[in-house]
Amino acid sequence: MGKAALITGANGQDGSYLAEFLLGEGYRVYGLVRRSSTVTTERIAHLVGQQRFELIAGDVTDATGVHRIVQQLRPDEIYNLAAQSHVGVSFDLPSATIEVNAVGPLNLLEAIRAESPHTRFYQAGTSELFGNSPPPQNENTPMIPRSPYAVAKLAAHSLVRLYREAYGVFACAGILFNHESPRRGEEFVTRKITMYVARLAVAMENNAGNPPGDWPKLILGNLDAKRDWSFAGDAVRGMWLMLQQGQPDDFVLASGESHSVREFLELAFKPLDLDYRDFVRIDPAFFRPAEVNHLCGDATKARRVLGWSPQVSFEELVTRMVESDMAREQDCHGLRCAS
Ligand code: NAP
Ligand code: G4F
Repeated sequence: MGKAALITGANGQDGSYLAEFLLGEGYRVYGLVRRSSTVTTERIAHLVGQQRFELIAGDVTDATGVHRIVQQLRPDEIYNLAAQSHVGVSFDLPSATIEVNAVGPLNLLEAIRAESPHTRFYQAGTSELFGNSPPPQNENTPMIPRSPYAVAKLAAHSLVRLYREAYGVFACAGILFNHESPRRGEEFVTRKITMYVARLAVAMENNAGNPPGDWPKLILGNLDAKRDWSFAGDAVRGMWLMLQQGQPDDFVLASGESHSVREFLELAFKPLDLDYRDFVRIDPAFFRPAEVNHLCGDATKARRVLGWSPQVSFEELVTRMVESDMAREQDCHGLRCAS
């Protein structure tokens, strides 16, 4: 019989790719999604109904519910991807962010310790842990968080180590640098840019190839921040590899290349042959009270131990995201025209 895995945050960007990946590996996959008054399962709608895929209603902040789910399933692996994952929003919602991002993993680790000690655990950690520690950052770089999001993730990171050392839980923390895809949440800077470019492209198609004169601006914050961007599909393969090793450990997953938000903009606007500066307005509201300036990961350990390396380049990633949003925008425009 194949293995069973529970994914929290199954409807997130990473959760959807991981569910596809694990189903491909023959797993039975349980996707934890929280109840909402509107449908929030768009990213995994194509998996619902498949024989080895099941959705479970739950919330990682609900210790009793988490305990019961782990007790009932006793899965081989748990991937904790659930989070309030927006760094900027964490400054406005610090308590909620700490609850989901720190208490959530604690609830899962406690449930594993009490009910299912054989279960292997993956915690979705982040390069935000490093704050402004100079690049390149690896597993030994000082962690000096600069947001409520990162403070909560540091607590989770420390809990993984504690439960490994104190209770022998097979718990691994990924330290993942930014990874994106056509399924990226719309309020992250990459997707915000590619959706704007796609709308502009379709508007130009309908305007004899010229940008519409009164076209609304793309409103952004700090364009000088540098990030190490890779593809989410590559990242989930690395998460899985961590749980297949002989010993639990923590790993950085990154491309080793960093680019500014400005460079992302330049590349995204390239197919339109337009200068992004004519379309972008800077609004201080999008600057954060404390910024992480430069992230660039050193994934030597993951390459050596896991045999992991990213397959999609930065240029290919931007192209895929722009093309996907253009196709979506064209479909949507076609429907509007037909109605
Ligand atoms: P995402 O798209 O925002 O997905 C997060 C998921 O968590 C969403 O499906 C959300 O549910 C769910 N969630 C939030 N609160 C929950 C709760 N209380 N109980 C159960 N589920 C809850 O994030 P992502 O980009 O896939 O990232 C996955 C994980 O990796 C996150 O932990 C993130 O912090 C971490 N990470 C991401 C990156 C990156 O670049 N993507 C890098 C490093 C680390 P709804 O759909 O209902 O909102
Ligand atoms: O796209 P972002 O919001 O991603 P950020 O803050 O790097 O966080 C992402 O990656 C982390 C891993 O390093 C994850 F842990 C986290 O869950 C998330 O997935 O912002 C990227 C950069 C920042 O420097 C931000 O200040 O873009 C800058 N930025 C400029 N204008 C903007 C905007 N960010 C957003 N979201 N929206 C803007 O308008």
